[in-house]
Amino acid sequence: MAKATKYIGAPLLRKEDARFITGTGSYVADMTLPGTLHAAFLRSPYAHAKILKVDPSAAKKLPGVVDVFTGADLKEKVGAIPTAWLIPDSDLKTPPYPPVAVDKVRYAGEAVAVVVAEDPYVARDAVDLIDVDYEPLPVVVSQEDALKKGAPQLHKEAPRNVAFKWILPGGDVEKAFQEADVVVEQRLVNQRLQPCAMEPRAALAQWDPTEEKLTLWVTSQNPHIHRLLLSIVLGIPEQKLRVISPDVGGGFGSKIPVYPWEAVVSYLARRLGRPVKWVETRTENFQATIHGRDHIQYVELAAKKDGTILGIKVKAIANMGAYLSTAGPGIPTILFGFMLGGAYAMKASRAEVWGVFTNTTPTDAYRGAGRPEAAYIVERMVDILAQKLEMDPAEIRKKNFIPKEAFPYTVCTGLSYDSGNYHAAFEKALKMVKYQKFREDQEKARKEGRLLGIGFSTYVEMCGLGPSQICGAVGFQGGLWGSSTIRVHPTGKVSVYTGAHPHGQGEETTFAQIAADELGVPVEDIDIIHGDTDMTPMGMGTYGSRTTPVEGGSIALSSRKVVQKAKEIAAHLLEAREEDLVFEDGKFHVKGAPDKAKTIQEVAFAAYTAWSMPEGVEPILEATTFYDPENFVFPFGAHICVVEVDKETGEVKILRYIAVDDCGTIINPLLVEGQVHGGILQGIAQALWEEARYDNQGNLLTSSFLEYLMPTALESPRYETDKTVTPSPHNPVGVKGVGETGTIAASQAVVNAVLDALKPYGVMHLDMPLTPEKVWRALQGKQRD
Ligand code: MCN
Repeated sequence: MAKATKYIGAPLLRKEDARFITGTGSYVADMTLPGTLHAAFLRSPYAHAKILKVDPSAAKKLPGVVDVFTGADLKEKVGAIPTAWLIPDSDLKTPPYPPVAVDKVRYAGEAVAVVVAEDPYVARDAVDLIDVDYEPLPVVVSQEDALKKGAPQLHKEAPRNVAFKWILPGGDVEKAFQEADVVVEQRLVNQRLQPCAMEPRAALAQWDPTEEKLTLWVTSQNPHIHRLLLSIVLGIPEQKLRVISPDVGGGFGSKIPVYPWEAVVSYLARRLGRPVKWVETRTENFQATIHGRDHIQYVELAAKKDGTILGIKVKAIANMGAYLSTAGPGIPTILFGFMLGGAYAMKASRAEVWGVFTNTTPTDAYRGAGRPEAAYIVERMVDILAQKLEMDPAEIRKKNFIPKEAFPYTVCTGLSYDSGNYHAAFEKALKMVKYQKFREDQEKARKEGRLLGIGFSTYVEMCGLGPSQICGAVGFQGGLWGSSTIRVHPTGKVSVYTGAHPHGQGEETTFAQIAADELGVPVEDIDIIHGDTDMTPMGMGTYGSRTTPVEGGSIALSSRKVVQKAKEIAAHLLEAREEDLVFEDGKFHVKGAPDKAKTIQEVAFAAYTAWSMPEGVEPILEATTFYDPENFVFPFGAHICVVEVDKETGEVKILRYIAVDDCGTIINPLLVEGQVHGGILQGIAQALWEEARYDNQGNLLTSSFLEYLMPTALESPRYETDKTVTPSPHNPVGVKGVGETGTIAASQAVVNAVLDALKPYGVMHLDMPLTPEKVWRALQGKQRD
């Protein structure tokens, strides 16, 4: 940016913290309207079964129960939620996902009936009184098993349980492999994870019979998408449907999908003529809110003997769960396959992805969504190659990075990376860790019988999702642009209406920083309004680290429109020529004559009274922008993890964690740091602790926090962070997203470090999570599959 910035780059405290810290945020679970009824869902204990009979009579008799609805009752009333990402050329099968199962259940946790009662506890008690006859069917949990001959079949529409097969060719991969001196191969498992937002899902619906309008308060990352899809499945016109997503206690991708039960609650409010509320339990959250990842990958990497990487081939088998969730098919395909080039100048790639139905909870976007799976492959394979060639893993990376002079650079998968300086970020991180010294220390430690290891992850990721034309080409059923309205009030205070919906990321602060610099007003004078479809322009929400580049870009452009209009009015008021005016520090004045000036606040008042306006200029300072970016943005960085492995117990201790990230222009370094810390811990959690596990009957074994180890501050290591700044040319602010970088980067840094520590034992690979048991067995030479 050419002009001086006062707020962009400043470490302001979050505006939203005042209400979060004092407990005055507004969450759906805390809301009650007069006459509210409470819904509770009966969920199947079987992963695969025919429903022979559902008898709600005993439940209906329980005092306080208003009614009970089965799948048959709701079948004609609430449509199946459609899949919103229809991957082209993949023979995608989209079997219906009924809001409440009618004749068959396909995963443990699928809804079978819903009780509505005067009290939430009565509703739950009544659920236990519903009598269901199930006929259990054979179950399949693993995606590889589901593809086998004779495997249980989930949907008649999807023979062999195949939801899709998608291939992304990139360059001449066969030639690359023919020219290779060495090919390394590895099967990698990117395990299933359970998103753990602090706030579970919740919905409260109210029907207004006079206006014939439904208002739904719901925990959503994208309220306008909720409105659109719910309008389709409920048959309520969009202007008669208001979706409000108030404060949301984290989402991490799991609140992007539109869930069938939100539609059911909406229908029931209309049908019963009273508000209906549903708040899920944590176990329900684990069983029926989407899961993430769950890929099995067969990877080959081809290289010259000097370490030059030539190409990569991947066959990935993605577990889609029992049904396709809203964005489900896009995650293991588009967001994964296109990133297989990583930060390297390799010339060829091929991704083949199979999406497979199993008797498990549906999968969809979880922080990083497809990109962690790709970055993990690339960075693990580069380490495996280095080991095979007996090269230093740092040197092999440097040798293959896309050089900074080459940007914008078209990678083997066809993407055009915007800007980058991968060497700079890596060199900085190597300096921070004192790499050569570490190797000496490691040698010494080995002699003493201690296992130290170092792991690198030099990642690049694709985010800032848009432009719409590309989204359309890859089957996304909508555009991906940013929207904003800037309204300067007569007193010069500002309301910014955004189509984004931050849910912990902090854009109420950073968007105010962008607008404050552009408009020249104090940051305290700006409020950001989001999350209500009746108030904000149609918008695409917050995910894919798109909010700052795309929605923030839109805010910068709306601000510039406002400033341009204000300039015309100021010129009129100052009786000067518009081209002679400069705008500095919130004031318009004639070049060289700063004393005679009009502040933007004065202009705002003049634009409101409209007593004296330039010819053809409308009253009021207000502007709206729908900004469709020209391309994605590509943040990058270098993460280094140093570990010690306890030989006796297999426990992994992180001694140092270094992260040098580049997210272009930084709006607020405090918030960036916070995002990086949180993201890294999620990546470390996948590397070491978290895994959704099913038994062979499809029971989720990790259905509470007793079994699912989500880390807290207690498990978190200390982070040493730094940055490089390479602005993106693709948006007006030069920003790249940072909300997922940590998660995309961290897992492989940790796994590479552990395997480096285990090198004397000849262990080539271990799949995540690297639990003490798994590491200990490897140390004993007893790997368990
Ligand atoms: N930022 C900045 N300068 C930059 C880039 C970003 O100051 N160059 C700031 C932003 O303005 C914002 C934050 O960093 O305050 C993250 O912005 P961005 O990278 O645009 O990411 P999004 O807002 O689009 O957030 C989505 C991303 C995703 S995809 C997941 S998943 C995730 C994440 O953010 N879920 C989160 N971080 C989360 N943080 C919290 N607290 N809760 C979640 O559910």
